[in-house]
Amino acid sequence: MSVYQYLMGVVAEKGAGYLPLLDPDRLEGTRLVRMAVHLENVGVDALLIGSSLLLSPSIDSIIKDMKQEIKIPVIIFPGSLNQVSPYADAILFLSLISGRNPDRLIGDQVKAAPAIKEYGIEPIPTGYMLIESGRLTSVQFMSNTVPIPRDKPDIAVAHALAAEYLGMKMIYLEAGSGAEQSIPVETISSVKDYVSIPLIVGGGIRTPECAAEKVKAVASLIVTGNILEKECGLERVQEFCSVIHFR
Ligand code: 1GP
Repeated sequence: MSVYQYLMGVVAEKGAGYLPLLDPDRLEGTRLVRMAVHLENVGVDALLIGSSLLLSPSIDSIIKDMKQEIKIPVIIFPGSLNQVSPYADAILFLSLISGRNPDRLIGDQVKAAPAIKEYGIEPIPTGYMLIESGRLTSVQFMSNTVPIPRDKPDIAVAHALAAEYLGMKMIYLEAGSGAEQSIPVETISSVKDYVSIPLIVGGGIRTPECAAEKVKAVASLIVTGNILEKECGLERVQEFCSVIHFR
């Protein structure tokens, strides 16, 4: 079974899936591996790993060590080209469709595709959309793109529809790591009214209540990053799981 099929099975069975994001630039490798084990035990569905910069040189060894300890899929969420690793199960093959930076739309993908083929990791074609969320986020700055205004769900809908028509398998609605404001529920439900592919929603989700409202607006997969790095974050993972797995 592919990772994509596995994720779709999770959504069908549990209502929605929970994908915590581990950032190798924020926490040291052995701590990330310990965290991955804990997250699996608590019942998350898969792990995302990636960073908007990747200063840490050791993403390969971290993923390799993780895969020796856990069974759930490890999926690369690449912030840059040097985040392709043969040890991962899959990679979100992102095109930053909300922006008009050719490198983020197709240039980086052309450069990464041969390595993905050679490593045999599963690419999951994903339309990546930045939605305005308050102050400038790392992903906006690093990608040199302008996000979609948060009060213009119609623009988000048109982008998502184009992604579906281009054959992408998922849409990622991104507010940005540490966003002041998470993705508005109106945006999620408007997009969901028009497209049939699943929605990943992330950025600025700090509480289970916030995750629950995204799931209610029919987000299929929820991503949290920052919250895990707070001491109480890991304890709350169970609460996140129970609201996200609502079925
Ligand atoms: C996922 O990049 C985000 O899309 C993670 O956001 O760190 O704010 O949870 P947070």
